[in-house]
Amino acid sequence: MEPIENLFLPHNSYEDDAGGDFMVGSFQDFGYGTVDQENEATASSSDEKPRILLMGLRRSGKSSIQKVVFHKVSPNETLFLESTNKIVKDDISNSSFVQFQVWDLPGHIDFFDTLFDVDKIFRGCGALIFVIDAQDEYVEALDKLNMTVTRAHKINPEIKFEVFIHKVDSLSDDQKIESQRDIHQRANDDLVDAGFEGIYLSFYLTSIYDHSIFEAFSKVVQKLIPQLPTLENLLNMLISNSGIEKAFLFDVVSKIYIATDSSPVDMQSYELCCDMIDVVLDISCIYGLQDDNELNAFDDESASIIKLNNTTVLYLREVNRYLALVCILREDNFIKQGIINYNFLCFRKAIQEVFEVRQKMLASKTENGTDHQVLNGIAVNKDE
Ligand SMILES: Nc1nc2c(ncn2[C@@H]2O[C@H](COP(=O)(O)OP(=O)(O)O)[C@@H](O)[C@H]2O)c(=O)[nH]1
Ligand SMILES: [Mg+2]
Repeated sequence: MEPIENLFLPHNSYEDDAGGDFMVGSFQDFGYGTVDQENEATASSSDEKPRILLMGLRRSGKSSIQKVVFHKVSPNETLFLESTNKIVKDDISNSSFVQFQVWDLPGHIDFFDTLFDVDKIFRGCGALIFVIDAQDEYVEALDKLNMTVTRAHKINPEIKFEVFIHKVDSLSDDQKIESQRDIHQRANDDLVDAGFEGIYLSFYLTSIYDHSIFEAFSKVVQKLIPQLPTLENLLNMLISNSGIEKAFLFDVVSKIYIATDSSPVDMQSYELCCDMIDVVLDISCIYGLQDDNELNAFDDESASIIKLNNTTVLYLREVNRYLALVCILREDNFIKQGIINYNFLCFRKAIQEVFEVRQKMLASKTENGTDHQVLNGIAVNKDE
């Protein structure tokens, strides 16, 4: 078989091209809650899906994060959220590529109390996000962080620990850096004191009032996607051959990017691409075509091009049911749109092949009932 990199056409290989040969498809009824056949099959096993836990003290912002990132609630609406009294299990895999459950664990409950089956909570857990309210005193939060991390690590050493230093919208840039430094230092010192040098904590400055929460969540999710290096590689090939500056592979519903090329991400480009997804979804919801019974939120004709007045072009194309490629490029490079379209098709095909492996593993699992579960290519050991 020909290596994939040879399939891409370099963007200077042809002089000119007509391009523009696709139209905007329908994004109707896009959102959570649609159950299709594919999901019905897995719905019963939802408890076994890899999970991301949200933990932290009361009022640190856990429920708000879950609502804003996965339910399109606007940040202001979280002001009066009732405090959560039980574990809220949010299965976001119905309409999303991100096949995870996000569990919001109430802050005032001690989960290491014998009443709770902690083994069950932490065994199938991929990542534990600990939310610290940066606007508040964080001594208590750090104690709780330490206790949570050390105990969870004992139960499941595979868990990735992610600390969100949250509500930083009211802090100046200097204060942000200072609180990140301070929290980082203290949290790691506490771990060393407790004899856990080996645990690695990652820190993020987040707020629901800007895109930082989506970016942080993207990075958390990326760590749980085993195909990430392959996806990054494909994106690198795509952009270098097509004269694209930056490309993101988005989970459309959550606006989490599951991969990007290896050039550094700047917040502005990410925001621009998020906004583009919103625009495209809104327009499709209003003007999208509706097939008779099928509400195809996102089909292989879904695409959009937006030209900005600063000689930048935004280019969006559907990759599969859940994923969209969003690219930023300069207008002069967009003249060869045909090559970009062609390269995109190569890219899409390669992505499909990557995820076919997952389908095969799923199939083999149902056939011979192996002891691990594979979801979107993410293999997890089953709890029991
Ligand atoms: N300023 C600011 N307030 C936030 C942010 N995230 C959450 N909040 C507020 O914090 C309060 C507590 O949030 P909630 O999600 O109920 O906290 P939980 O108890 O951890 O689930 C709410 O009034 C939210 O509006 C943020 O990023 N910035
Ligand atoms: Mg809550």
